[in-house]
Amino acid sequence: MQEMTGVVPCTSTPYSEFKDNVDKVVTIKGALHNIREMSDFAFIIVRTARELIQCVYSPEFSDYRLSDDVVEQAAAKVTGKVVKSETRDGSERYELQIHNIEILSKPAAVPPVVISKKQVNCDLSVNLDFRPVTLRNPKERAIFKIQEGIQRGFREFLQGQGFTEIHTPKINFAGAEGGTNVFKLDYFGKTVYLAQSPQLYKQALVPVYERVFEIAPVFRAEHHDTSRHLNEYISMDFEMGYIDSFTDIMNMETGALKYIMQLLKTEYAPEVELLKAEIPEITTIPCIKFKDAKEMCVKKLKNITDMKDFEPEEEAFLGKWAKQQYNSDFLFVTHYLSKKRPFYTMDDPDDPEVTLSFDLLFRGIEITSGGQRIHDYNMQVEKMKKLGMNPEEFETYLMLHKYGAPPHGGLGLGLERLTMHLLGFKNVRLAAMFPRDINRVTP
Ligand code: AMO
Repeated sequence: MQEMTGVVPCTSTPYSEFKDNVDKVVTIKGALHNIREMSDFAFIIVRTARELIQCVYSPEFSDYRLSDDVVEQAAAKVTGKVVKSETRDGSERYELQIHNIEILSKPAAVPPVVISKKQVNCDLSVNLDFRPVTLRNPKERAIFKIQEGIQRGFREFLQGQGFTEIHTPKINFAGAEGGTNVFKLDYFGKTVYLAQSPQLYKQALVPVYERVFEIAPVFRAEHHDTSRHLNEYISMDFEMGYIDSFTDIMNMETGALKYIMQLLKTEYAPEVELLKAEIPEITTIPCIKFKDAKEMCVKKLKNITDMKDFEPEEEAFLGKWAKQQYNSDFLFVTHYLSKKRPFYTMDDPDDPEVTLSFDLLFRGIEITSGGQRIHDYNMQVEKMKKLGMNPEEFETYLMLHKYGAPPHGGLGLGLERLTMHLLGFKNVRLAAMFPRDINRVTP
């Protein structure tokens, strides 16, 4: 009888172990990423999960002869002797002198886009059309390895701070963020909405677990084609109870970002290097009130007409200002106007025109919104009425307030936005594996 042991041994030698295996025969498994055939020898680059390994074919090394099945993108098992060589700049590297190639699977067609060069040289739309293929390019896949690092850092840091990971429903009875960018869905004859954020549920879980976080997709029916909006993105949210001030949330985010950046520098160094990512140094993050930031923008920039919110050029200006003034890539802007923040936001008791809320700008673009929430039942019901909402429609949300909630607050951080600015991309689609926008639902 066959029995499962729970162990799946790795049968491919990782490149990191080559230095301990010089002159020994090892086996690697991977895709034949790039094949350069010369008259009597060939370079074959094998793409493993995270590495590119140079292998050299020559009749001198063994009796094995290249077959017609040895084509780019074939999945293969390559056996050979590890030898030490040097790169052009004199640093040491290791390659494999091929003894045998076993083809495990042969592609049916040549890829529609060249993926074996340093980068995918095609238009963004072509890159996205052929995403299952273009993601195989080392630079493209490195973007999402970095993204994994960001999520991992967020998770690890928050778990270390006593947060519980949660998953909230994505099919909801109401839009959490208001506005028109909510997707409606027919749910057995009833109208329901795709979650714009986990807001209503993460708050409900504060009296349960005190500190919670979620990393999950959210949906926004963005009607415009912009370089910074997606219709589905990954929201990294947390919510925490028993706060003394909304600045506790900002402090926690500062800690999370420091942790994430450090993790990227250490555990994701190969991808950081490949993408030439400039990982920001964070010591402290400066804060400015919305009113003061607005005054500065009005003084320095022309044609500012919207006094209630920022235009993208104002955010860009503030980003530069934070860099010059504080040498910081990040800037917290606080106390946004009450009119411009969602119904759950706590107004400032000292000035009800403004809220105990903030945005975080990274290199001049908003990546986070957050703040303190209303925890008092009557206050929340009053605010809903003032905004023309029907509290009865939010009965299940209001159970939080009705049955007792501590002072609390939280934030939502857009994963693709953070990745985009970390890697210096002009378009957020490059930071989404399979982006969804007004014109795209495939692949
Ligand atoms: P907000 O709506 O400001 O706040 O969103 C939080 C963060 O999510 C990102 N983001 C987007 N990213 C890509 N495409 C979009 N269409 C898009 N819309 C938003 C941004 C933004 O800063 N519930 C609150 C958060 C909270 O207070 O906890 C919320 O969702 O990076």
